[in-house]
Amino acid sequence: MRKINLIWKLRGAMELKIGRAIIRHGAEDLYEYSDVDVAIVGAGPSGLTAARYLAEKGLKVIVLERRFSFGGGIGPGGNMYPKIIVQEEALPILRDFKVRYKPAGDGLYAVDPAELIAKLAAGAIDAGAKILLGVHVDDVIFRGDPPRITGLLWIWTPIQMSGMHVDPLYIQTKAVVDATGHDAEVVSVAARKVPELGIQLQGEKSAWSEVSEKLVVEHTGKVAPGLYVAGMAVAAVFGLPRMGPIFGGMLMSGKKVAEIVAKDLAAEVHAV
Ligand code: 48H
Repeated sequence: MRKINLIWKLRGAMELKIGRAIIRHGAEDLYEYSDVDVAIVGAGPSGLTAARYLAEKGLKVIVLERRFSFGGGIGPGGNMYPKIIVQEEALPILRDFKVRYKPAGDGLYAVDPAELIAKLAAGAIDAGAKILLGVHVDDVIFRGDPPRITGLLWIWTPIQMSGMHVDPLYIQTKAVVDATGHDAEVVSVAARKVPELGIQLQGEKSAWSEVSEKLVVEHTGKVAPGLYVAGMAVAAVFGLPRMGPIFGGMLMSGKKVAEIVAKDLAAEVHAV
């Protein structure tokens, strides 16, 4: 009898409350962000920058990141030396995010990678963007004629890594930004699975820093109705040279894609 009383007393223990709070609030977030204005895939420099400028315009933004951390390629700096280099043109973006920089000569500036990661993420979150970690985006949804992107499919990264087949969940969105870096994973899936889009991935070319930085920013933008590309993924899609460890182009590309997406979505609202 005393044993049974003890078990009854333990019901409602702290562990139960913690577990339930996680399940309720986690599920609430997933529910809330299953329908958004913009889904950005990848929480690297271009994705986080885009998230901040889009959220600042009042759009509902989710960033889907497959790792349990953000920053993408920023953390390793240049071959793991703890510095990120940006050029003069990107300084206004660093100032927007309150990231400190030191002149490094020749119009280049050195930034601390940890500070850059923390402040880009804080800037995106403070502007209202939601960053969801540990999710792998593995498919796209296109509807209509001509086809237009209407959603993404995602799965928890550990499940994806396990190799077990588990069906993914959907996010409905008006626009998707592929900010997945070198492999342009979202555009690549769209090109393969929706051939009507006529997307041909050209593949990244070998390094030429100043040319690449300019071209990546120039080519940043729409690749199909509702589907946009930013950052290093731009080089993979359009066959541009890589730039090596300089990050100004990534920030400028993120800001540019935000401006293009916001303008396109605003034009669509007016057209309805
Ligand atoms: C969810 C995904 C998926 C997926 C990938 O690589 P990133 O830092 O990307 P960018 O383009 O913002 O910055 C590129 C820069 O870091 C770089 O590599 C440079 C400048 N290289 C120059 C050179 O010459 O080498 O971040 C992409 C993020 C990562 O965090 C991935 O984990 C994530 O996207 N990601 N998330 N679902 N399918 N694929």
